[in-house]
Amino acid sequence: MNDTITAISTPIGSGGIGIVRISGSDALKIADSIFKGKKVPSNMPSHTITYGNIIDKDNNIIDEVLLTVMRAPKTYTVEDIVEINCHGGLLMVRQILELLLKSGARLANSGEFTMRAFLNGRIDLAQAEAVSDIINASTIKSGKIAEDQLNGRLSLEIKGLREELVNIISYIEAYLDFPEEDFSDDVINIKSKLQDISNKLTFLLDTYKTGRFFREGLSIAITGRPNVGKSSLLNALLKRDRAIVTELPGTTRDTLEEMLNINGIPVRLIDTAGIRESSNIIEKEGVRRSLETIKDADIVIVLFDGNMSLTFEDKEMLNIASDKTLNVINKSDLLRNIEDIPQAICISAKTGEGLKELKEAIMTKVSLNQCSPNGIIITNIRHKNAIEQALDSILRAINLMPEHPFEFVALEIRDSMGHLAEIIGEITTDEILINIFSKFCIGK
Ligand SMILES: Nc1nc2c(ncn2[C@@H]2O[C@H](COP(=O)(O)OP(=O)(O)OP(=O)(O)O)[C@@H](O)[C@H]2O)c(=O)[nH]1
Ligand SMILES: [Mg+2]
Repeated sequence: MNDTITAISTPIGSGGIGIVRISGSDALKIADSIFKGKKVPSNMPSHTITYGNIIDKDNNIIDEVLLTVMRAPKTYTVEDIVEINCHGGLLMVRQILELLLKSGARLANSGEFTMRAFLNGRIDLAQAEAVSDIINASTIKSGKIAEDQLNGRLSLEIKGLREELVNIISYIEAYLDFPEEDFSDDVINIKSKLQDISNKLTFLLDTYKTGRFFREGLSIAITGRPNVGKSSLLNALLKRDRAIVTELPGTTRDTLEEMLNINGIPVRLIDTAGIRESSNIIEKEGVRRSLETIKDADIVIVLFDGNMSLTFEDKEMLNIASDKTLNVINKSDLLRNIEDIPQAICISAKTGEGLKELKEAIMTKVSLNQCSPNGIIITNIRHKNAIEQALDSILRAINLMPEHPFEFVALEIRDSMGHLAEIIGEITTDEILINIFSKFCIGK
């Protein structure tokens, strides 16, 4: 924490500008040693920018740059920060980084700038995690959820719940101090307050089902027997000719994945080989992969050909029905010959008819309208686990009343508070921190 760190903060590759960042108590001194311009970095006022050259120890010019000075404490890391905007591409940023490393800075670990922001108290842990979610967000909606979390919306909710628990604890402590007084009304009162908190926690937990999809994406597998139009459906949803489509059954031999945005949810759409008995070794492997994909997918579209009666394979497919399957009848533009299939959606991959309804059915399936009353959505499994444990403790506390001593109730409530504190990082371990920040990119 006491050393000065540096890293390239822009992506590796060609681009107009590259940014190398330095943070720590020696940031200005190190910048002085490699910069030559009208101004000396260590004399510059905070949050100002200047023009000049980066030079090596023999005074050779490495690159022409703009250098920004941001003095502690009003910076990303709460430490002195210098940012060097140089020419983009690999060469300049690397040379400048090398120079900085030779001048006394240490290469930053993944997420170390953000970790310092957390350890220096500028943001809490949930907010730090949101930074990485923003960087990785692939749709506007997932970006918005992460942005809300960075702004402290989730933290505020968690702190509010913890505050309520603190109040209950003080109630209980008053009782423990004056056991002779009649607190029977208060027991009812405390119980209902705990019930209220448990409802709020349950609600937050429920949003995770949705939240996970916003963060990690939703995987949707398209399955069915050969020739029902799986690849055509993939192409129709992607609005381009991605997969090969022919009238021959058994066209698709391997699973094929593409990313897609459905109503703000990042979706991994997977086309699979048609499922049937086959003696062909390639097709057999394709079918094995299809079955594997079905197992792992969040949603499975089971596709039928509306222009044909159900075959033996179709009936087999109907048997895999579970709460993640969605029956879809394709080729609605042709004559309908198919028997009734329960709760099926009719579409035509050819004309696009019914695709809107299909997308809506997908959203309903994963209950994507679910969010807590104040719009918070839990996206992070670490938060979900902590909320789950906090809820368990509250439920145990409720069950202990009125038969068991208040001391036990208080213990459970404190336990619950501890789990809530983990979310915002008031209670944390090195292991948790390493785990979180190692997933960041270097330079953030
Ligand atoms: N009329 C009509 N034909 C369709 C429709 N969807 C697909 N087809 C036709 O059905 C045939 C099979 O389509 P594919 O998309 O290759 O079917 P598949 O399920 O991927 O087949 P396999 O890869 O062999 O398992 C092609 O000739 C498509 O043009 C549709 O909505 N209407
Ligand atoms: Mg296909």
